[in-house]
Amino acid sequence: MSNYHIKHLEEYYQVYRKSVRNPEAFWEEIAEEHFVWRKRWDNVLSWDFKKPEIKWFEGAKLNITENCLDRHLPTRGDKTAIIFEPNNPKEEALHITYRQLHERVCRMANVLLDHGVKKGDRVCIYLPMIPELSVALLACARIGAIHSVVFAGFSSHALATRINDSDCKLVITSDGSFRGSKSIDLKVIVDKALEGCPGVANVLVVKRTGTKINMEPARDKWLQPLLDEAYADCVAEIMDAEDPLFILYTSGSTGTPKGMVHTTAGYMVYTAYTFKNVFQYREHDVYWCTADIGWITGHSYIVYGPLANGATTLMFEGVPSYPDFGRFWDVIEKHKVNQFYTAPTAIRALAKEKLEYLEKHDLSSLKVLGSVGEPINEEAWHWYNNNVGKKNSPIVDTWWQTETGGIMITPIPYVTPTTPTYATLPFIGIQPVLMNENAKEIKGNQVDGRLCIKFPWPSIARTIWGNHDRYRDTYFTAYENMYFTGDGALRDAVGYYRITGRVDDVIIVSGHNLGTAPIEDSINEHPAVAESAIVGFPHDVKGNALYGYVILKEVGESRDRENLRKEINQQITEHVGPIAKLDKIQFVTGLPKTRSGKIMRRILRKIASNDTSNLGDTSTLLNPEIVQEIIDNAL
Ligand code: 6R9
Repeated sequence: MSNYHIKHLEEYYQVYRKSVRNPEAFWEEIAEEHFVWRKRWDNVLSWDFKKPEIKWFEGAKLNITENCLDRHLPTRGDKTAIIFEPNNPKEEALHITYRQLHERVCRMANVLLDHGVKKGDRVCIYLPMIPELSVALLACARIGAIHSVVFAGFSSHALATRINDSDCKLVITSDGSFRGSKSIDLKVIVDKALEGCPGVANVLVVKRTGTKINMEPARDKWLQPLLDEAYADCVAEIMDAEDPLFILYTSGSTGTPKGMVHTTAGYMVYTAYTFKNVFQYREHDVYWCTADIGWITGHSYIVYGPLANGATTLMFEGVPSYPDFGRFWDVIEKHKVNQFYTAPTAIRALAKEKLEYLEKHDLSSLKVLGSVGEPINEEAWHWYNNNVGKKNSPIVDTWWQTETGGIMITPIPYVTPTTPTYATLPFIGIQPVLMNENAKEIKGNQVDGRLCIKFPWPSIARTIWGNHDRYRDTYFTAYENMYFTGDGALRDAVGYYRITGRVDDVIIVSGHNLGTAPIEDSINEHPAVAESAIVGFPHDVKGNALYGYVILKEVGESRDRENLRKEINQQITEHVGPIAKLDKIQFVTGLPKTRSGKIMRRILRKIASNDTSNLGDTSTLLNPEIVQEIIDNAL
């Protein structure tokens, strides 16, 4: 057990060194002590970043659901596995025990088998954040089917593209979903998508909203009656360590979405081990991650990581603003949440609201706060720390990616001293390096460069579904023998990492490398500013100049625009340097964002460059209408 739960900084360094000196021995020990295997591996690791080919625990046999469910039954059968908090706070929360979850998974697995789903088949899951979503993932894993979850906010076109890319033969969906005061008719979206998906033979439909829907007689069935009839036990399919567990699509900087493939054993070992340490999870804690299971954060840190540890994981169906902006704080108080994991975009949105929403709730159960998905700016970090954590709960700013499967750079709470905007130190077993433009490693501290990882870790994605060449070209050709993350980072004097943003967002102004994140941080610190995004645009003398898009808080609305522009540039000058001053500042009411809350800078760059002829695909935006507004008022 000694390696499983890091308790102080010295131990971190000790275990880290051990994990890097002999990764095979390190991960073998973790795998041996904390999981159940049907057969032991023959070889811990073989890898070749040139092909690229990575195999962990080759020869081992297992089923991940035996690790997430069956093995807990003797000791944790009556413990709550999932707390389901519905969209409407008046609807009762559900507490699903490990025994009940096991039964529900087995029943759904049997329904899938009855519909001809076999090991290796792909099943598309398009569901809101209801218990059936977690059950569906695990039911696929139970029988060795590969799940492909598509976030239930994607359009029918996006859904169809993903279904066809991986040839899914069955879709699990619901009649509709609740989101705040609204409901969305998901089945209508599925029906439309399936007009272009001839390979889908069956659709299983969860009843959630009760809206009237169309059912294609030969294709569609209500799920509940089938579950009621299904046998409550299901023998787990025995999988090879490297059998695919799931496909999850992530958008590339160009082209179609990439179906990242994660395999079984390594993914299980790494997500479980990181969950335990990054959240310092203890047996009776209640853990809540606000992500949607449609994203990697939900896969790894709502479902697999927590359940592999026998944890209690909360699933929230709703939105932070319903019935009011106090909902997150209400849920924390109601379920006495101990670990809370959310995204900077949510923190910034809530920080704009009155503090009373937060102050009326008892948040004293909190022990650890997490952040993921984008760099957290200094102002949001302090707001989170002061108001949510009351300076008593360490913030873990966790950097990782769909491709990495699990958290890669992060503080360990109560172990690693935190610094705002720094993801701090590599997690155990992770070997980050910074590279310069000439593909040379930048050694030492107080340097910045492109973030690569030079040694495989157990949960690295193994390929892109159906396109191994693209996998190689995207991640393994920029730097020889390295996984290239696409992010820039700096390493400070003590060796802490700060992620500065995608390198495609790095702007070189007069020969100086400027990351967007620190500049945006300093803009956001202006009391009148709610949020901002900067991009580069061509400039005669400097090569590139900076264009800022700024959303004002209400307090800024009545202010003189020219004065505000001066103050913002003064602020940047003070925080980053005069070189980072903005040539143009456009005040906007919103920024184009993807559904996972990331700013789509590609569009902003085009507008700033006065090149709006071909904005590319804007269909995945949360707020496509904002684009025209920004164009109309461009400077
Ligand atoms: C888990 C997830 C990955 C990209 C990544 C980076 C950004 C994620 C971050 C962060 C700064 C953090 N990112 N976490 N940037 N600090 N703590 O978000 O996966 O959706 O694939 O996004 O998100 O740019 O490369 P994914």
